[in-house]
Amino acid sequence: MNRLIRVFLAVVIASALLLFAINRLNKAEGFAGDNTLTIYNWGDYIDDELIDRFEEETGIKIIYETFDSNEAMLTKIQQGGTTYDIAVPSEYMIDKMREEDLLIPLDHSKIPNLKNIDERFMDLPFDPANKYSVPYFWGTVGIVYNTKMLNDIEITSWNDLWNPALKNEILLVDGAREVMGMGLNSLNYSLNDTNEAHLKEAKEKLDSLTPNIKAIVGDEIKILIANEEAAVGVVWSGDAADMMWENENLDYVVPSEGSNLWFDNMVIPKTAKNVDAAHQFINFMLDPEVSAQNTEWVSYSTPNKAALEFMPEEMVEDERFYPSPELTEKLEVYENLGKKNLAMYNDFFLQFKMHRK
Ligand code: SPD
Repeated sequence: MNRLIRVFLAVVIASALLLFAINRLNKAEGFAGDNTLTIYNWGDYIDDELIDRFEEETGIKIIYETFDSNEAMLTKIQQGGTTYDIAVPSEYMIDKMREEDLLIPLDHSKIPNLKNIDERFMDLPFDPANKYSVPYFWGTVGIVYNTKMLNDIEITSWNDLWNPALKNEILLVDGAREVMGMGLNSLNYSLNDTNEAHLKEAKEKLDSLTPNIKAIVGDEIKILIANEEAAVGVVWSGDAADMMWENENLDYVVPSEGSNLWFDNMVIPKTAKNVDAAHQFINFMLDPEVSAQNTEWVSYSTPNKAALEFMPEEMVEDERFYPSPELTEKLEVYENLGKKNLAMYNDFFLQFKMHRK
């Protein structure tokens, strides 16, 4: 073989090896141009079968990661070094992310299924005209309780939780706004109160609940309460619905002093590498039958009006999880209180957690 042919072959082999290496790297890290979609969602918040179906239908590979609080999600995205194409924050966090220029405006022409969303959940104050976000699930914060374990103890209000008969029986969801909100609501303060003295009072009121608190937990709250490891839980409504499918002794109430109405929406963060696929995925999730399947699996309340007809009647007609607009109007939506005030909520929540140790 003459020298020229040897050099030519070496160049061809080296190029092939280089292309192979680049391809592997793209697959592993979700680089631009790669046919992957990276989703960052709450735990237990999608039917895995739908991920498989989307992959099969589109040829797009999904990389899926979960978080357990809005704050954890924000920190991860702020830190950089991630390539999330989709995230699912709640309302006040969407406002904050928009303010911090962390979101990409949506192209509504690529989301025709947006027409399926109930108007009631569109154009809300945290995202006028749904410029950055599309409704995924919604719900309330309330109390799930085991009627069999509690005998005659009635639970209708936040203040009922301070009953000494509930010693070591309460599990709390691990959320700063939720737990501080419970303290604030029990004192008839707003969930968006920014008066430091009120927040301190709420924290001290929570401290006095310590003997009744068994633990502050994440998604495992569902198994613990369904298995009757505790009689009472302060939870998001959909988790209560899920537990109630598992255990018929459970009931759910939105406390009489008031509570939180929340909305989790899909957004495309600026970290996105595959904006087209992100729009494709959002549109897929808004298909009525897909949304109905997801809702039945997740147990949270769907904002997708067209999906309701594909769901069991007993689910859609359950006013505990699909409260009327009259009732939801009485509830408070968390506002983006600004960096300083949100930090104050987190600090008091942390102090409360430390107090329990
Ligand atoms: N396991 C999924 C939980 C999702 C709940 N999101 C509620 C956010 C309320 N701010």
